[in-house]
Amino acid sequence: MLDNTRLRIAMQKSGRLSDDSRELLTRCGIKINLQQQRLIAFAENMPIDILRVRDDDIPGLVMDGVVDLGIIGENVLEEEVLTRRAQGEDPQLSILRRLDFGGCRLSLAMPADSVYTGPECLDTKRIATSYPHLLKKYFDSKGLTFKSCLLNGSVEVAPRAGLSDAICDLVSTGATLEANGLREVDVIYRSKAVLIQRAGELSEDKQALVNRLMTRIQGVIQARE
Ligand code: PRT
Ligand code: ZN
Repeated sequence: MLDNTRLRIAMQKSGRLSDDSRELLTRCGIKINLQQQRLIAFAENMPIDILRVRDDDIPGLVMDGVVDLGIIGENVLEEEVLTRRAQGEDPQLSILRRLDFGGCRLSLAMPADSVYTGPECLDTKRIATSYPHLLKKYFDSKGLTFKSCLLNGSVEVAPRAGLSDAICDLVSTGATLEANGLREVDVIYRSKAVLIQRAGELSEDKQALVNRLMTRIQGVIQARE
């Protein structure tokens, strides 16, 4: 087992959030050597261990109390919260701060030539997505229903492949939608990376360290604004 007196922070190992997450921690003064292909990196100058994992695992690691802090996209966090609630759990964690990277939107998109006058156009239609619970929350709020086509990749090819009428996927520039003959018709959720903390009290030392990190993060983000 890892040394429980050290603060554990989970971040994405490789992907869209990993460079920005690493840079934020480094700018907070944490000296870490992330060059090796290791799951865990030990900070040299503070009692902090960095866990480098798939982004999808981060909310669960925080909710289950395996790590103290995590850096994760709100989209992944909210989907995991809704998934656990649907399973009858009551997931606990706190959002310490919204960060200034990882911005994207979860949008509905349809073949470019289709007519869209509002979400009711998609009532009872089949929609491909990796975010079925966020999509259901949106449709529920409108009193609408949809048939799910759950895909964890290649969502944007589903309409062309005849698998779905529309998709609900993350968008940043929109280039991927365009390249696949799709048009963004509605934004259902706007996301950024957030710093989250597990439920329950931290030890006095860990809490003091988190307070110090929060002050530094505030400074780093303000300096970039
Ligand atoms: O391997 P691992 O599971 O850790 O990573 P992953 O492949 O699941 O996730 P990754 O690294 O792609 O994304 C991590 C997080 O970055 C997401 O959960 C979002 O919070 C955030 N993010 C920000 C994005 C994008 N922007 C984004 N553009 N995640 C995905 N995309 C996709 C988008 O869906 C499209 O397919 O990137 C593609 C290009 O986008 P356009 O619109 O610029 O063409
Ligand atoms: Zn992932």
